[in-house]
Amino acid sequence: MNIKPSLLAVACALALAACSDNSSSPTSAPAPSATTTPAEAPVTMTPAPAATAGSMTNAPAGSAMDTSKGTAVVTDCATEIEGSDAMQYNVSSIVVPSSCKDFKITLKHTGTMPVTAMGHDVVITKQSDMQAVDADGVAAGAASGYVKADDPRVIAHTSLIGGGETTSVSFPVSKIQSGGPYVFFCSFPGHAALMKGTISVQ
Ligand SMILES: [Cu+2]
Repeated sequence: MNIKPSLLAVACALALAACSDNSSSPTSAPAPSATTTPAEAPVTMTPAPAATAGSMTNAPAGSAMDTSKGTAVVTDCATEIEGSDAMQYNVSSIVVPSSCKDFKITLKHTGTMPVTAMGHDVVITKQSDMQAVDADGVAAGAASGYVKADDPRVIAHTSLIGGGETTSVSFPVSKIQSGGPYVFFCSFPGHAALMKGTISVQ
């Protein structure tokens, strides 16, 4: 009678020991869970990336226009820029002095390719109008110099020229004084992807 309970007691003791062993390993879990606290630390660091994201919101505005080619040289309220057979302007920005009443842009085609293959011009619009004006210009066709006739969104534009030719256009600086940003681009089909830049008044 006494043996059986004692065996049960031993079995229970063993079971408890086994149980306590099992329960002790879950108890050691808090240690791994403590390791998760560092994992939460990156979460608390999200404000920092968020701040970077905020500064990146400014980046598209600046990076929308590639300014790596530099700024056009301006003399006496005028500038001369170049277009090449490589489908490139030689500048990526034009800064118009605010003291100028009118501004003249001369475009020199430094290449040799004909206007039908590598025509260039300079069209000035608001940056937000550029894509639509360019599309309408392509639709208008070569006979229109790839600029839609009487397009009110076009602030100024030169004629379309081929290699070796030069063209120019003058416009009142007041037209780009406010309401920008403004851009200049080539409306020959496909060229605006590379041939574009910013024009501003300072
Ligand atoms: Cu062009």
